[in-house]
Order: sequence, then C-alpha cells, then structure tokens
Amino acid sequence: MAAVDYQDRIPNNVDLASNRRLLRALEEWQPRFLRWWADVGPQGFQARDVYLRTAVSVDAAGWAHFGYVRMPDYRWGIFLAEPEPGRTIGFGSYRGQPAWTEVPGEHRGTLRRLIVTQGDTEPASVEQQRHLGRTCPSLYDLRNLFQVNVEEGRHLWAMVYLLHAYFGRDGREEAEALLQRRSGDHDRPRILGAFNEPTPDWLSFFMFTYFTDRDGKYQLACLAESGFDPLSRTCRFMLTEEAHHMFVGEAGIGRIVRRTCEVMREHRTDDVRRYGAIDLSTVQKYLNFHYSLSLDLFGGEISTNAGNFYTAGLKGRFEETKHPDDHVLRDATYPVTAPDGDRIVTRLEPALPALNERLRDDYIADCQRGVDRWNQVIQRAGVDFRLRLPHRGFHRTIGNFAGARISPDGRVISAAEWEAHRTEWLPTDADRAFVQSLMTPVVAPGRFAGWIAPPSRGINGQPVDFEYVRAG
Ligand code: BYC
Repeated sequence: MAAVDYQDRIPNNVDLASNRRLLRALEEWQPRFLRWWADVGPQGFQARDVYLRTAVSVDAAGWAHFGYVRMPDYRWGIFLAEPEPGRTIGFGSYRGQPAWTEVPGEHRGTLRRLIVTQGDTEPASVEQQRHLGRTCPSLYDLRNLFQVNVEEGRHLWAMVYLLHAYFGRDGREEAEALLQRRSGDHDRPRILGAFNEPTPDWLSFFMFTYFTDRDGKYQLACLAESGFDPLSRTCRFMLTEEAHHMFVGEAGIGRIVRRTCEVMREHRTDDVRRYGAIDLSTVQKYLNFHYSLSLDLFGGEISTNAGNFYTAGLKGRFEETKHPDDHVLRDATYPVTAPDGDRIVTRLEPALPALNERLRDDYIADCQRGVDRWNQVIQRAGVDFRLRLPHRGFHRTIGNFAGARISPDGRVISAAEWEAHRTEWLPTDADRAFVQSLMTPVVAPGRFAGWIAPPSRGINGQPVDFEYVRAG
C-alpha cells in the first residue's frame, strides 16, 4: 500500500505517479475544480485559517492530521482503503468470483451511472451550503461547516478519480459535467431531488447533515460492498469521513433542543420565540421536511434498477455479509408498504426489486436512534413534548407514496385535510422567516448564538473557546 505523499500535487495512495496519462488528466481537472470551489464553494472565509483535519493515511489508527489551513489550500486527494487480499464478490449472480479490478464491460454504463449519481451529490451539498458561513452561530460551528464542505469536495475527487481511471473518454466527460451542473439550477440541476433544495439556515444545515448525510452513509455502505473493487475501497474510506458529518447534524439538533428546553424552563412558557429560541414544533416541522426529502433519495420501493444493480454485483445491501441468506435473493420476498385506496397496506413482494425499500428500512431504524437521543434531552429537561419521525409515506414525491396525501401519523387523508394541516406539518414561509431572523453571526471565540447550546467538548481535544477559524 503506497503511503500518502503530501509533496505530490495531488496527494494519493494509488501510486498516481506511475500512470502519467491519468496523472496528467487529473492535473488538468484540478484547476477546474479549484475554479468551481472559488465560484460556488463557501462564500467568504477563503483567506482565513481554518482548523481542519486532513487525511494522512487510510489505516484505522489515527488517519487524520489537524491544523490550520486556508480552504483553497486544502490537500484534496485520492485515498482508497487497503485492498483485502483475495476479496470475492459477495452477492448476486457473480457471487464467489474474484472482485473486479477493472470495469466489467457488460455493466459499464450502469456502473458509470451509479458513480456519477453518487459523485453529483458531493459538489451539490457544497453549493447548497455556500452562504451559511455568513450566519454561523459560533466559530466551532463555522469550522465544522467548512470541515464538511472540504470533505464533500474530497468525495467528489474520489468519484472523479474512478471516472478518469476506469471509464476513458466518457468518464472524463462525466467528470466535467459534475462541475457544470448546479444545485437548484433550472436548466442544469443536480441529479437527485434533495440536492436541489436550498439550505438557507443552520437549522436546515443540521437537519441535512443528520438526515441527508445519513442517506450518504447507507448508499456508500452498499457501494462499499460492490464487486468493482476500486469503488468498494473508495467508499470504505469515504465512510470514515461521513461519520463526522452525521455527528455534526445529530449534535447540532441536540444542542438546539437543549437550548430551547432551557429557555422553556427559565421562562415557564412554550412561547420561546420571544426569547430568541426555536420552538420544538418548528424543529418538528423541519424534521418532517428533511426526513421526507431524504426518504425519497432511496428511489422507488419497487425498482428493477435496484434488483439489476444487485444481481450484477454492483451495489449490495447494507452490511451484506451479515444477512443469513443466499445473497442472490431470486426466491426471497420482502414486505413493502403502499397506499391502497384509503388504507396503507404492506404486502410481500419479490426481494430483488424491493431492495431500495429494504435499505430505506435500515435507514429509518438508524434515524430513529438519534430522535430517541434528542427526546432524552427533552425528557430530562422535564418538558412534555416528543419529536417523532413522520410516517414513511408523508410528503413523498418518489415511489409508491408519490402523489398520495399521508398524514405524519400514517393515514391516507383528503386534499381538504391535507390543506387544513399542512402549515402544522411543514415549515411555512413565516417559520422560515423566523428561523432566518435568528441567523446573526457570532464569531467571538467561545461565544454561541442564543438559539443553540454550546457543545460539551471541542474538536480534537481543543477547548470549546478555541479559535477554530482565525480572524482575517
Ligand atoms: N430524485 O428505479 P428508481 C450522499 C430516479 S447521498 C431524483 O426508483 P433507483 C451525500 C433514478 O435515478 C447518497 N431522481 O430508483 C449526502 C432513476 O432515474 P433513471 C448518494 C430520482 O435507480 C449528503 C429513476 O428515478 N448516492 O452521498 O433504484 C451530502 C427511477 O428510479 C430520485 C446514491 O444515491 C430522487 N430522489 O435508485 C453529500 C448512490 N430517486 O436512472 C453527499 C447511487 C430516484 O431511470 N445511486 N430517481 O434516469 C443509486 O443507487 C440510485 O441511483 C438511487 C435511485 C438510489 C438514487
């Protein structure tokens, strides 16, 4: 395994130096990436020193180095997890055969499409979050935002490396197109729905990193099972970075909830907006919104694509090896939920086309764990309110529930009932304007906006009042 060499223009552990053509192609892509970062990456702060972690090796023990770096100087590189000697394909019709080190010709288009879809989300999220620096609740949070942003940039590098190294000319064209599409752009939108929504405030940011980055965790975990070994190794390393992003989301919402409960108790009222805190029913509405958008990212409940990805050995299940079955699933079934008239019914369907739904189920269980932890904060504060995940059919635009009107508690409802309650379930313009009104920047070390509690500890053993982003 080659060590990461930071003297290289493109740090990597894939021995780029020995492949001159590939190196040259990536060196040509690099300035275009930097131009994209300057154009639509984090607004302002580019000349500031930010306390960031950088990958220095891919082994489990301490892969990260922490230090001050200006974001445009961040060493975006190419890091693949260590190869597993003798690795075989774990599922589908090629199960048991040696993992591929080259793209299997008959699956080339499908594999490219999966890599492009994954790659497209990474720059999209940076674009969505580009204005947030101006309204940060603290230097600690500002640093976390930028950490997430530079790592999403690195994840784009990860997919672009695969496109350049394994897909020839069309791979290079796709790598260019990844820099051309823009989140929310009418003519050139990003591929998946949630990545075209704005992230206008920090409550949205924390919801996004909790719910949408968690989709990233599940999709990457399935791609980490891939029979195409370079994709598997790339995704395995990306997952180690992804964990921090979800931590930012879970801790961020937890700190908001804590602060709100403090204000409720201090002033003996639910009406905390007057005191500059975010009421729990608004937190619930934002949760409903981001959760439902993220559920859509798993695709349709019944998807021939999903079955084909699996049978072709390209995309497995979450923790594929832990499933005690044949890993082929031709004769298996899986329960799938759908609206049927005025009821919601669950039927056993063939397991292969139901793989998106199975993954969504894994994701939902994981989402619930964080909600339980937020509810413990609320309960310990003695507040009589519980956050809840809405029903999986609520506010969906993809799959069985698209077009159906489902209440958060899982009833098929009429258009009239939906309209009557919509403003209780989803953020209104007034809710968004209120949250936006709280977004005034706090940039003194150790100070926090009044709507969020400080974290219990700082980053990498540093104190909470550390100067995580140095004054310009
Ligand atoms: N929006 O058969 P279907 C992350 C399309 S997040 C728009 O039901 P399939 C991150 C679909 O593409 C993880 N279009 O679904 C997080 C297909 O189009 P084509 C990203 C959608 O194909 C935070 C058609 O509808 N990674 O990393 O089984 C920050 C029929 O689709 C949507 C991946 O997603 C939607 N929501 O599954 C930064 C992994 N849903 O092909 C990063 C790679 C479906 O007919 N992607 N469509 O034109 C995949 O595995 C699959 O493409 C999907 C869809 C799971 C997304």
